[in-house]
Amino acid sequence: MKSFAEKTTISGPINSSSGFTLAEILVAVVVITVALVPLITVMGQGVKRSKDPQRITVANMLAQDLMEEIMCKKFDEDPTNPDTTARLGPDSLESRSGNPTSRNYDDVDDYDGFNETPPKEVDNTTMTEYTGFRRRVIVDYVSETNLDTISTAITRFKRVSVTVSWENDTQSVVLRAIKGNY
Ligand SMILES: [Ca+2]
Ligand SMILES: [Ca+2]
Repeated sequence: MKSFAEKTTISGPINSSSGFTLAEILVAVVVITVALVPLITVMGQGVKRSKDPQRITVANMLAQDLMEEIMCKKFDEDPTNPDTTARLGPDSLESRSGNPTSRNYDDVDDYDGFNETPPKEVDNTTMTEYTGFRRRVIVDYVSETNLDTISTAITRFKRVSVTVSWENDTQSVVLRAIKGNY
């Protein structure tokens, strides 16, 4: 009972107020409006992103598909006679799908610089159901003591980064894998 009495005493001065002035009401409206705008924005983003799980799943699938294709290839064009300087990219007359005048990609770094939209099958058939997606590949030599560090010199490890993007490249997933020269 004592604490109730104290509360009553404290609330006395507030109750004695004659009410809110027009200025106070205007300030309150402004404060509420300012508080609501970010809330609406956050809710808007939440709705927008709720579509993404499906696309992220598709993007991961597209990335994994290409990564599996790449990781099946050799470490280097000629592992028995390696280059003396780092040389990444397709070798002479090579293309991913091959054709009568070229050879198929046969080592992992042939895919360095790969950039394709819409995605295509290895036989050059367009994946028409995934036209909004782009697949890119970067291949780097990485340090033998720290696989996260890119090396400008030749090492026994190449890191393959496959990026799949959509919505005009504003959204993306990245898949990385290391190919060792054993
Ligand atoms: Ca090659
Ligand atoms: Ca190559």
